[in-house]
Amino acid sequence: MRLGLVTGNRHKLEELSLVLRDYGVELYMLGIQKIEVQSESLEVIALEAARRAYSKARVPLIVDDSGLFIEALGGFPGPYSSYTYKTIGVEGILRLLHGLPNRRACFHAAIAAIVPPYEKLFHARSCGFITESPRGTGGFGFDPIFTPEEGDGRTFAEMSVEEKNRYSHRAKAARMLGEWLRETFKRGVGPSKHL
Ligand code: ITT
Repeated sequence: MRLGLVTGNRHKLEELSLVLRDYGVELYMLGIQKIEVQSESLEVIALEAARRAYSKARVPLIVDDSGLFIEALGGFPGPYSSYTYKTIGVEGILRLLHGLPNRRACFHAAIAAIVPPYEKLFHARSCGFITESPRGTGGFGFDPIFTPEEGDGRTFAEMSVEEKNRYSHRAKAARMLGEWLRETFKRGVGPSKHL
């Protein structure tokens, strides 16, 4: 099965492709703009973006909306992670947390899939800690300052894509999507062309 991904972030394509190929899914970048509505819910943002993209592209597709929720900051930046990254960045987050003992945070990912005749949402999280300083050069966004609690103390940016996929919010949600696709289309019946 081929699925389009609506994103401007090539790292998402790389991470999701690696997971989904184990389920026989070939992911490709759909060349249309992801339209993001204002909402505090990643699920609402992902689903609305997927619906708008589907109404233009009319092919099976997915949208990933994700964010970093920091406990000591009341969940900030959460759904505003992309804007926060572009404005105050990694250093800005470290400044906000300076001197605060609670470094706990979770990445959340919502994946909305429109695979006619179905519309589905998958949500997963990866919890861990914000480091005192950035470490590593891999990945994207807040990867250099996040260590997953299930890991060995390295940040996501110090891991290969395969390693990050063992723990990440995105890979967990993608595995749920893969299982659902496998279960739903197991008799080799492809998705119907239209909703
Ligand atoms: P698209 O909207 O085009 O898909 P984006 O990067 O802007 O790409 P989001 O709107 O979902 O994606 O914003 C999520 C932000 O949260 C992203 O810019 C990062 O700053 C952060 N983020 C989400 N997942 C992350 C991850 O796995 N590693 C590091 N930062 C992440």
